This record gives sequence, structure tokens and C-alpha cells, in this order.
Amino acid sequence: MEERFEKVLKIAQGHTVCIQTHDYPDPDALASAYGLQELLRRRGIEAEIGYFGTVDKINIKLMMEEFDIKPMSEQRRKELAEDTVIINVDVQKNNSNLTDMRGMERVCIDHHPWVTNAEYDIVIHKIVGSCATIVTQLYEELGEEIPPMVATALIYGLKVDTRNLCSGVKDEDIAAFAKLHKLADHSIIQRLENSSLQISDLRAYGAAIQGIEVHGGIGFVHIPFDCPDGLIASVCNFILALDTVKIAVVYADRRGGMKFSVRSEERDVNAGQLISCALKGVGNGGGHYAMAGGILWAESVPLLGDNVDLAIRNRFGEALEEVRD
Ligand SMILES: [Mn+2]
Repeated sequence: MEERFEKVLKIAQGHTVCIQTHDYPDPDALASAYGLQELLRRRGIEAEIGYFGTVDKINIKLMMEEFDIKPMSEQRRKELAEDTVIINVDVQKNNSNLTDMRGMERVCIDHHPWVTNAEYDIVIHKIVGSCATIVTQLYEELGEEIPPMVATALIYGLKVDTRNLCSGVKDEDIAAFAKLHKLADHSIIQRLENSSLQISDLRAYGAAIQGIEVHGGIGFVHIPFDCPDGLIASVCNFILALDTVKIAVVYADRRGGMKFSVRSEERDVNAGQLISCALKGVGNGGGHYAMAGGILWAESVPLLGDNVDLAIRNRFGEALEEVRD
């Protein structure tokens, strides 16, 4: 990784550099971008953090405050030069939640399964629990001390992405956790963890409590209004806590279609494969073993008949049979 990082520095030299996360970044994406920004700064490269979509989750807003993260303004994003070097973090090009930005996507640092056919000059990719783990390893390999604030952000990202080291964890995540744990400011993490919910989020939780249907170990929730991706994911984790739910499928109305979040606690069911199979032909989806997301296209909704929820349940039921290994 060290060599690849040196190449990143060469590519960045003399250009405007933007670290772009996926739209509506989550704690792992933001922490990784922030950690990378600091690492680049130490090597003489000033990079800016940019993303599309507004931040509406309270814990992300708090992260911005605590770590003094100042993302690129919309105006600035529009004015970027064509030769801006873009470093994608926690996401790959052509993903549905990555809006194309002006500039050249030349570097990718990510921990999701490699699915893009986009060509980057430099790829730092590992299947680990969080992108924060990779950034932690970069500091270590480069012999750089991790500043306490960076360690705090990274450990928070790592904890959220692995659901407190309970999902999709590799030895490397545990090692990164041990390293960061010694350096992090735990009072900040406590503040972030204790403020993950806003009053407006309760409507989505209300829909889950009232409308949950459990069929064959899959818990289904239809949130009948649009809400941020992070909130759909939180509701998904929430219903996964039920003893009878081993797989959670939560979807919210969005611009005529639906936005999905899927979680699997079943060892033999890959959440990414499950959603990709269930939405085949009517949308798209993918992700990790334990977590995945996707979209049901607006134009597909009429194809699902009068009872869309039933059609979705059937599709996932059938997909489950198919992907179980
Ligand atoms: Mn991540």
C-alpha cells in the first residue's frame, strides 16, 4: 500500500484534489475522507472533502462539528477544473449512490466488493469491515502517528460500519480497532453514539413497529414515505434485533420507486446477492455479505401488480431459495 500511496502523491502534485465519498456519506465514509485528508496534508497535499446530497443525519452533523470537517460547497464543486484529481473513498465509480463530479476519478480507496468496471490509476482495495480500517493501515505503513481526532473519527466509522465489531469483521479490523482504541477520545464517541436519533426519525421507526411482517425468517418493513438512506439502514438494523428476524428488508418510497436496505445474519445468505437476485429486472442492488442496498425503479412498480408489498415479499422469498449456499 505504501508504494501505491506514493503514487497517489505524485498524481496529486500540482492539482486540485478532491476526496469524494458517496452521496449522503455515512460515518465510515466521512471518517475515512477526514483521515485521508490529514494524511495527505502531512505529505504536503491539501485536499478537500466533497460529496453530493445534503447531510441530514444528526450524527453526521455532529461529526462535522466535532472534527471541524468543512466539505466543499456546491458552488465550489461546480467550479472545479477538469483536471481536478478525485479520490473516491468508501465507494466505486458507477455506483448508484455516487454522483459524477467534475474532474478525473484517478484513485479509489474502498472496502466493498469490487464491482466497477471504471479504470482508476491507483486502487487501494481490501474486503474488510470498514474503509476506516484501510486508512488506519495506511498511517501505520507510512509510519505516521495517528492524531487523536483522526483516531476518534476512524474508530467511530469502524464501529458503525461493523455494528460494533459484530458484522463483516476481519482480523485487520480488530487490529485497527485495538490501535485506534488507545488513541481515540472516548468522550466524543460517546457523544456521537448517544445522538443518533432525531424526532423526525421516529416516524420511520413507527412505520416499522406498526407494519413489520415476518415471513420465513425475513422481516419486511415498507416505510411509506421517502427518508434518508442512513435512516432506512438504521430501521433495518433495528428490526434485525428481533429474535425471529434473521434477514431484514426495509424499503422506503422514493420518487415513484423504492429505496432498499437489506441485512443478513444468516451465515449462508449473502445480503448483496439476495437483493441483486430479488430485484433482477425491476431494479438493482448489491453490497456486502451482511449489508446491502438497492433501488426498485419507478417504471417497474406497475409490473409488480396491485399488491406491491406482496410481490416484493415473494421476490425475496424466491431469491432466498436461490442464493442460499
Ligand atoms: Mn464503509
